[in-house]
Amino acid sequence: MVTNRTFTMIKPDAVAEGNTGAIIKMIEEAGFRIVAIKKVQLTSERAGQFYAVHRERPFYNDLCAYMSSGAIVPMILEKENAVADFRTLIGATNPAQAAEGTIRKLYAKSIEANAIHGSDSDENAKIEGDFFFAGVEQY
Ligand code: RTP
Ligand code: MG
Repeated sequence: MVTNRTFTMIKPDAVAEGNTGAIIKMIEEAGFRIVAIKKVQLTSERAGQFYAVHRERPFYNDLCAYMSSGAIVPMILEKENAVADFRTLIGATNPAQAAEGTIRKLYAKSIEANAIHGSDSDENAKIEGDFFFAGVEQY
């Protein structure tokens, strides 16, 4: 079986509400193996580096403030077809449009405070995983 990796973070709203365990359970039950995991809080500057691709978007400053407002749980995950299957598991960016049974449908509060991140390509999964984890932290 060919496996590949994606990167995710459980966002501050979901961590603060005590949904970390329930979300990790959904991820494991969907067949993802946790390669790396920790709990950290970003500074606004570091959140800005992570989301630099959105620098010109109107929601960028709010996003940096929100993503640095509390602890997050970043993870590297492994599975066959990991990037696309994980995007399916989390659902649409806006929870009002997220499919039934997806993590965002269940746990997101708004289009911004939407519970969880998922990489959008294999290339970005590698960049984002390396942003948080050294090679020796990945098992
Ligand atoms: P993510 O990168 O976090 O997995 O989310 P995504 O691909 O579904 O959405 P993206 O377009 O990459 O946006 C990144 C994050 O910015 C916040 N956002 N706020 N206020 C707004 O209109 C708005 N739009 C996006 C969300 O937290 C989104 O996940
Ligand atoms: Mg995105």
